[in-house]
Amino acid sequence: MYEQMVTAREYEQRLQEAYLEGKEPAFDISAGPIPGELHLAAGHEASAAGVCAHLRDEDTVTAPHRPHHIAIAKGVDLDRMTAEIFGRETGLCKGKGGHMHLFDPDVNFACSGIIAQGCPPAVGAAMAADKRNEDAVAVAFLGEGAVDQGAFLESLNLAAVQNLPVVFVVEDNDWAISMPQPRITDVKTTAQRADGFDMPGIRVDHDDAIAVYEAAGDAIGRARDGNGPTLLDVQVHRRMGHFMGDPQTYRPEDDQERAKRHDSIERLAEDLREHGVDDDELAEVRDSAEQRVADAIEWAREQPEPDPAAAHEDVFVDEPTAASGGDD
Ligand SMILES: Cc1ncc(C[n+]2csc(CCOP(=O)(O)OP(=O)(O)O)c2C)c(N)n1
Ligand SMILES: [Mg+2]
Repeated sequence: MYEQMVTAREYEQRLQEAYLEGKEPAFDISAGPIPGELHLAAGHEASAAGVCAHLRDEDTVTAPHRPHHIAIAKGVDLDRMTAEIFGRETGLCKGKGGHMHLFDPDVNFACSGIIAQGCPPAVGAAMAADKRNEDAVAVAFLGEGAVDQGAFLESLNLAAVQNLPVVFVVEDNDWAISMPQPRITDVKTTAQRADGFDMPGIRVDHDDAIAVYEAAGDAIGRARDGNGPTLLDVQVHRRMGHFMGDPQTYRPEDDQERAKRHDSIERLAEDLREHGVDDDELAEVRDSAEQRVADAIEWAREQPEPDPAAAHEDVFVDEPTAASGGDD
């Protein structure tokens, strides 16, 4: 779990640097080697590492617009994911999806920029496993700002009434872009929502990867054993802006500092030291993560740009005639 978490943090640090190339001093979203927006998850690592440690390749994971830490923990191919983020032809989606639309069928991972959108497909994957009598589970990750979406609430209901092997993991970072949670809902914690669907709702505080691991172990075990869905509500902190370039003028000055004080990686390192892991061993893990990330980014930068003539391939089942230059 420590390895996954430091890999994710290092990866995003390097992406952040690459993203800013060509964008300074005046921020220009279309300049530089990484096209489009970039949402970084520094501060969210504990939830992905603690949950995905229990998963196998055949289990399905869906993630939202802040997906890198989850993709890394699920075992998505780092080279092809990086090529996708850099918009290259050898990327997971041939460079057409970008950082919010990573799709890796080898490990059953998908994400989407539409919030709560991952919930229905996760329920669908759980339903498929159930119908095939397989013991695969599905996990949908989403943010606390997405829990008033119909897709989330309808998914909880269907998962509960059909007793499906699915776990909903809400990463509660206090913010939905510029909107603090108390301005969105009077419900104090997302875990309480589970009561309305008669399923267990578990809150995990303190950015604590080991506590997430334990709660997720129970939830995923329950799902695998045919005992139905669980809602996990995990406290994380958003160390960065909502996206790269966010001036965060809405955010009280001390809130960013507060987020940085709750460092899940430091917390887990401390736990490991208490259990006899020494600093050299931790440094070794960090060094190999740095190398892995550097290699993936170097590889991605060398990859070819997609051929413009292939822009419509894999996008439409039946290509509209207008897209192919027809008269209709
Ligand atoms: C259906 C839909 N509505 C609005 C948006 C615009 N949007 C993008 S991220 C976001 C807030 C997400 O907050 P949260 O779910 O808490 O995730 P976080 O960004 O904090 O990780 C919104 C409203 C969207 N992507 N999809
Ligand atoms: Mg949020």
